[in-house]
Amino acid sequence: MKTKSSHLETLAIHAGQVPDPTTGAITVPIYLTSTYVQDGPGEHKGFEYSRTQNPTRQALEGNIAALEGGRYGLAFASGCAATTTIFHMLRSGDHVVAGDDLYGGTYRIFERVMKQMGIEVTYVDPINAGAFAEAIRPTTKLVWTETPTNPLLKICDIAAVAEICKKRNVWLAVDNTFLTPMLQRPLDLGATMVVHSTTKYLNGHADVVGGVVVTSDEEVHERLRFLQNAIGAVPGAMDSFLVLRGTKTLAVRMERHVQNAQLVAPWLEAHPAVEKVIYPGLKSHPQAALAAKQMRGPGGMISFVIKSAKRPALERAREMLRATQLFACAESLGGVESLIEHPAIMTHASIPPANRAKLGISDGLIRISVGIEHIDDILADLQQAFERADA
Ligand code: P1T
Repeated sequence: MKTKSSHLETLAIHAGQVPDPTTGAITVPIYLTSTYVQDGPGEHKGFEYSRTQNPTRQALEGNIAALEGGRYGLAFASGCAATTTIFHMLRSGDHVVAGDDLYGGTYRIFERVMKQMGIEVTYVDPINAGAFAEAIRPTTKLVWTETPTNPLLKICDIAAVAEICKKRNVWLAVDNTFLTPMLQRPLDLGATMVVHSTTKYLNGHADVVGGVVVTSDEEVHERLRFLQNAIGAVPGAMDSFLVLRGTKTLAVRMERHVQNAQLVAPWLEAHPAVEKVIYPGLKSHPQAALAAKQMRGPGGMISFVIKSAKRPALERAREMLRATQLFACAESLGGVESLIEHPAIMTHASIPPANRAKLGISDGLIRISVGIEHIDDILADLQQAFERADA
């Protein structure tokens, strides 16, 4: 990219990319190759083997690093692969403090994969920065949080937690999947690294599973780069290309996701079938002020609790999810199409029922990923689904 712009809309389209050196192709080619011919042993052009380096992947890594305002980006085969690779920076006996509301698959990595390797995780309520400070021990190496969290959309004060982590010499990893750098840049607020499931908004078209980590800390980057290659949970060139293609339209997509969600949330709040709506853009959100301060928009994710009036909440929720026609009943989020899901049965089933109950992931809790379809169609579909759930 020749332009020196610092505008995210421009960086999204150009950062990390140069015209193809062979042909001048404006779009980064999909380098479908496993290896690279060397002039002689060790005499190569910076590319040896595609687990280690791949030009399409490299363009993607540079692109997302620029969007997050970080010096280095590393791409992975999934968000879970990114998380697992970060955890491999730790050793047996190390301790992690994590926000208590997390994607179920992330919780599963912590509890069923890392625990066996001798890494202990303590969970705290991420809305309370002081709780992180209290839970940090001499063996704590990493603090981990999502914000907004999945699925309860709690907001963690990144700057406050970053300050605590800096004082205690602990890394802070923030999962920014729900907002993307268009709406929140955790590195600017002091986080050590930003993690994404690129499966979601960054790719945006529900056709890739991927992950990325961005940091400006050279030591962290070098360790992660070593692990990326050594463990090998890397994305292929085709997937890297698709995410890179997705980020080009990220700015306009996020604008529309937010615009639609800002209309859906108050509509739900006024609906007689709804007990409670959780959306950081609503005045009723307990951390609306912090959200307004640290985020450039409340995002496209909304959770709500359906009332258990005529029948139990679980039954009513099930009916609602069967009844939508535009909203697809599916896991995942952040694609152009609207999705609806039931966290307790679907994305957060790997969290033990007692923990779910304590957190508030109840039978009546429904999560929607508001797509970029016309708002009238989105609202009409929700309305007819509420009616059919009661029929
Ligand atoms: O699915 P994968 O690309 O491995 O990403 C895992 C992940 C990490 N972080 C957050 C905040 C996530 O939401 C996810 C995946 N989440 C879903 C599939 C979901 O429907 O919530």
